[in-house]
Amino acid sequence: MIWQAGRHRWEFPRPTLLMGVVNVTPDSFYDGGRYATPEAAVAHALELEREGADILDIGGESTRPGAEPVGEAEELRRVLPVLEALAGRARAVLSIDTQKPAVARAALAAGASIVNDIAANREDPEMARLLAETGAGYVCLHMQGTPQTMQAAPHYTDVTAEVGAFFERQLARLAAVGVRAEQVVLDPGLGFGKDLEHNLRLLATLESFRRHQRPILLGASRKSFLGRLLGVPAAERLAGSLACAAWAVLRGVEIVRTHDVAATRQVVRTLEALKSRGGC
Ligand code: HH2
Repeated sequence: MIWQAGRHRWEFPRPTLLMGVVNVTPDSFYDGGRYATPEAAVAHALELEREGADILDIGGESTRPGAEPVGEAEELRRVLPVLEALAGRARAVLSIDTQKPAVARAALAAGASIVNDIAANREDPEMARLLAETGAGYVCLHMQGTPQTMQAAPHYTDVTAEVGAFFERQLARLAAVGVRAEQVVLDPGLGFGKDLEHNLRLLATLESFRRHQRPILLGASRKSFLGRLLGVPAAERLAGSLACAAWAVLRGVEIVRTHDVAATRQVVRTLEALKSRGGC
């Protein structure tokens, strides 16, 4: 399987790709305010790269449940200086975490190669057209509702079947406007309109998404479902996050999105070494 993101190309099977999270926001659920200046965000991104990040995911708008939406101009003001600085310095591939096609367009022009889109459930085809035009990589994430409404009362008859049907629909819609399947990876969207049982069910059934024949990306890092499960705040969810990363790698997930690249890398590389020797 190939993932082509602009001029970058990964061929799977290969070691799990690590996507490091760089939130240039005042209000992200875990690291909000820590890297809110361009200097702090760039330094953090380069540190994640040193720790082993293959991809740096730069976001200027929190998508935590109930987050205040951010205007386009403000989001651009947050992310563009960071992308511009990293484009000249980072070896890692740059990803823009945005819901807005205009922000994605400016980010791609500034050096990003991947659009990480939590709002892939929108009707408007503008984002898809941008992907067809630019050949950028695309993370197609499943969300029920919007960040403002998604945790009010998430409901599914069969969460795995519904997320799988969403992926099928999206792959067809993207193909219809000229996006190549090789540009796209799929993310079941833990925490995006899912309660604890939905998230655990998706983790337990991850392998069912193999049938779409696209790489799978998973983001469990420090999420609130772990807080609900373990009764600890975001600052104390590293071990739970690593357990999810380990579980994902053993089930063949190709890309792990994490705030904690160094620790995740150790877990992932150790499991890969065991797996390649017939350990499971
Ligand atoms: N999770 C978050 C944001 N973007 N993108 C993908 N593809 N998958 C995820 O699971 C995912 C994501 C939430 O984490 P974070 O960016 O740390 O929080 P916030 O949205 O509050 O900035």
